[in-house]
Formats: sequence, structure tokens, C-alpha cells
Amino acid sequence: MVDKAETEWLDALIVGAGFNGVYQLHRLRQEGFKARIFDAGRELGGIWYWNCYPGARVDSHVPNYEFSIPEVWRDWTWSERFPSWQELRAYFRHVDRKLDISRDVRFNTRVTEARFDAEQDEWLIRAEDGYQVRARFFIPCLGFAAQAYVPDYPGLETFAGPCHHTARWPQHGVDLAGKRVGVIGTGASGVQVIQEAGRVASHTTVFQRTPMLALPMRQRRLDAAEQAKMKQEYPAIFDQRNHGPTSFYDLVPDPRSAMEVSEEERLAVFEDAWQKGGFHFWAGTFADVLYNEASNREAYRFWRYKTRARIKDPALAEKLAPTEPPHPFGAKRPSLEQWYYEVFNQHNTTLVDLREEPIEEITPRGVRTASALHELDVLVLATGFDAGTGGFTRMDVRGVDGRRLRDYWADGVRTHLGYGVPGFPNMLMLYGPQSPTAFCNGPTCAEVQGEWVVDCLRRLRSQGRTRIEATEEAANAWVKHMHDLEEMTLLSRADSWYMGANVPGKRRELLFHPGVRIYLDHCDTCAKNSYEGFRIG
Ligand code: NA7
Repeated sequence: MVDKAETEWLDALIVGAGFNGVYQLHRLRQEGFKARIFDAGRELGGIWYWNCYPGARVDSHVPNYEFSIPEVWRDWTWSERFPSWQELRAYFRHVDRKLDISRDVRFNTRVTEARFDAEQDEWLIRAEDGYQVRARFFIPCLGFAAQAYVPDYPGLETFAGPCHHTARWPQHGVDLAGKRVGVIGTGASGVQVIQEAGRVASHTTVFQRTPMLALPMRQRRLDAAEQAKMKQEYPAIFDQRNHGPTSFYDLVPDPRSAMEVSEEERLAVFEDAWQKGGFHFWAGTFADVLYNEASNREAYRFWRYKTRARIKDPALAEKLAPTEPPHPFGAKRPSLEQWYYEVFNQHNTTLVDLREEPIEEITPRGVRTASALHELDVLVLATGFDAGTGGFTRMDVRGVDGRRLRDYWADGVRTHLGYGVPGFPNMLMLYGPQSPTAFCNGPTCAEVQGEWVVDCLRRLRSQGRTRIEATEEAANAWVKHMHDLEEMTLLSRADSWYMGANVPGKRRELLFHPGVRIYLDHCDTCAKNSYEGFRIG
């Protein structure tokens, strides 16, 4: 144990320098707290530091995915409606220049351990390189995709060419031009890489387990004049984004059921959303698409009709857009695509259906399935994440009496409002499990959840309190609330990462709160009632 006197002391140690960590640091410093960020990357960006694979770009359109801080947006101009990872990194550098974030960030610092010291009401937090700090509050801002998931294929390490998970892509890049590229996985990352490979690779082999019900992105260039004009509305836009029903200022679903309107009207609403692009067709048509099976089926029928029209070979069309939906539409997050389906019309693309011929092994030359060896020069693992909880359970987090977080969650995630965990006082999670996270875009969540935490710490300080801890009763109630939501929606009907169902052996449960507005109302009520459900000491 390092002498306490030699260890840096902070009011708050934040883990993660993505949108949530950056906002939290900025606001806590403004309120006079001594705070720092530890981040494993070499620069700001969080997910946008790690996900630098070809084609990586955000699926929330401008200006939803940015801070509402005027000094930041006033002189920042985007070049595309859905910005690329390169532009998002440039945005973070701009944020850094404006808010001077990096001076309080320790980069290349992966937190491996955090222990609560009940006598002092503070956390002792240690990084992989042995560096440690003491902090009254431990604020993990890990994002939902901090822990990549790589399937345990026999022989994976023997592959002779470059082989990378999309979220561990080399910062210097990998050239796909003229190569035989194999992509395992057809989620958001897979779709993006496949599109890029389709343009430059000599051959693209797509290993698909479940077809992605991808939506048209409708990417376009943005010009500065258009944004300058729109900026006059930004305060109102950000207000609507942070307080509206979906965390997008312009995604407001029709409150009627898709089944209570005429076919003509239903198709008109679907068509309008389809033409707008992005998530409009997912979250901006009828409010009951994710609840009501009949409405959901209508959305699927529309999606399939539109998609099949783009695929020339009928057998391929059936694999990519099957007659029977693989799961309810939208119960898995839809990827946004630009020319994904056209890639399959190229003579140099092969679709391997893993339901028919599963992967048996990876060899130095490629991927062997039950029926063939698919020879490859580059292998891309677009196989997703141990979402929501993986970043937490990877660390050795110990609360009161040495209680381990990974043991405490072994039978299911337990939190109060996604912020606090019983037995882990002064640990306040942002953008973690059991809060809206994957159903709320990152910057929005960073601000609305971030303000709740800043307010909470300010109030504790003004009352001279040093400890806040979620109660077991409150966690029981929140777990029940999450289960009720799981039952109400169609989300549990897909084997998705929302449900923890993509990682073998992981407990199946709804990991994220699908109703941002309902969630925020619960948070407001809790704060108004003197942090009901938390014990303050
Ligand atoms: P996703 O959406 O979890 O996609 C992972 C893909 O990998 C998906 O198609 C999976 O098929 C496939 N997968 C996973 N394990 C295997 C195995 N063992 N064999 C074959 N195929 C497999 O991750 P992404 O990185 O694309 O996107 C994550 C989110 O990050 C995204 O929604 C954005 O919000 C940002 P499956 O569907 O499970 O059958």
C-alpha cells in the first residue's frame, strides 16, 4: 500500500475521455471540484479513439451528436450530416481547445482496480502502470462498448494476415485495397467496413449470422452557410433534444398506433421517415412499432419491400431481407447504410450464411466453414461488444467489505437509476447499464445525466456530506422497472446486445432503459425527494 501522503487526492476521478467523461470533467471543474480523467487511449474521443476502422462514422445526424455548449458549437462546422471518425476526432480536438480538457487527463492509463475505503469515504483507484489516486467520488464513464467481444474460434491466432476487431483497429490503419477481405459480423461496424471493402478490395467475403435490417443513412455534405443559419435555432434545438421524447430534436414518433390508421396513411408515414433517412424509420414513425407485434410487422414489410428492390439475385435477396423477419424490426439496433446492398450485386462479393455453414476454424490462409476454406488476406472481426457491463466487470471494483462488482452482478445487473449500486458508495456511473445509454445518443446523455450527477455532488458538498449509496430496496425496484419494460416491448425477442444475448454465457436481461423521457422523470423525482433511494451520510 502506497503511503496516503504520496497519493494524489481528488474530489472525483472520472474514467473515460469520451463525451460523458469530458462533459463531467468540464462541469465539475466549473463547480470548483478537483477532478481528473484517466483514459486508456492517447487522445480524447472515447469510442472515436478506438473505432478507427474504414468507414466508421456516427449514426446520429447533425446537430444531435454534439455538445450544446455555445462556446463549443458557435465556431464548429461539420462537413457531413453523419460525421466520420476522423471528423469526430477533430471535433474533440476543438472541444479541447475550447474547454482545455487535456490538462486534467492522464492518457495511456487503463484503470484496473478501484477499492472503497469505508473509513475515509473515498476510493483508491489504481491503473495498470501502478499509478494510483484517492478520490471521494469514482465516476466511470466507460461507454457501452468498452469491452470488445471476440468469438473463441479455434486457430484464430494462426491467421497469417492482418486480423483485427473493429474496435481495436490499428491507429495507423490497414490497407484493404486489392486484398481479399473477410468480414465476420453484419452489425453497424460490419456494415460500414463491408461498404468500404466493397469499393476497394479485390474480393469481399461477408460472414453473416443474422441479416442486418439496415436503414438508408441519406448521408450528404453540409455547408457552412446552412449550418450558420441553423445555429440561430440551436438553443431551441438542444433544448428539445435534451428534454424531448427520444434524445433527438427531430425524432418525434406519431402517438397513434400504426394499426389504427389507413394503409395509405401508414405507408405515407413510413415513406416520409424512409426519405428522411437515419433513425427516422426506427424511432420516428408510430410510437407502437417497438411494442405492438402487428405494427412491427408492417414496418418490417415496408423495410423488406424497399430493400429487396435493391438486390438483383433473388436467392441473395432472401438471405439479406428474408420473407420471415429474423426478429422484430428495431429490436436490434438498425445500422445505417449507404451502398451496403449494392455491394452484394458486385461479382466480387460472397455472402456466407453462417446458419447454413458455421465457422469451424481459422487457418493461416482464411476461414474454414463446414463446406469450404474461404481464402483471405485480411480478416475483420466486426463481432461487437460485451456491451454495457463488460467495461465494468473487467475492472476489479470492490465496495464495502470487499464486495466485488462482478460478483454482485453475476445474477443480474442491480443499480438505482443506473447511477448507483448498493454496497458501492460514491461510485456514480454515467452512460452505464440500466440507464438509457444505447437508446440515447452519447452527447445528450452526457449532458442530462451529467447535470444530475453534478447537481448531486454540489448538494452533498453544501450539506457537508461525504457519502451517497443506493439502497437495496431502490435497486430492487429499479430492477423490477427494467423487467417490466422488457415485458412491455418487443426488445426481448431478439438475441441482441441490448439483451446481453450476443455474448455466450452472459445473463439475458434488458441492459438499457428504452424510454429516455420516462427515465429522466424518475431522475428528477429522485433528486426532488432528497435523493430518494440513496442513503446519504
Ligand atoms: P454488433 O451490433 O453487436 O454486431 C456484431 C455482429 O457480429 C453481428 O452481426 C453478430 O451476429 C456477429 N457475431 C457476433 N458473434 C458472432 C459469432 N460468434 N459468429 C458469427 N457472427 C458473430 O456490434 P457492432 O460493432 O456492429 O455495433 C455495435 C454498436 O456500436 C452499434 O449498434 C453502434 O451503436 C455502435 P448476430 O446478429 O449476433 O447473429
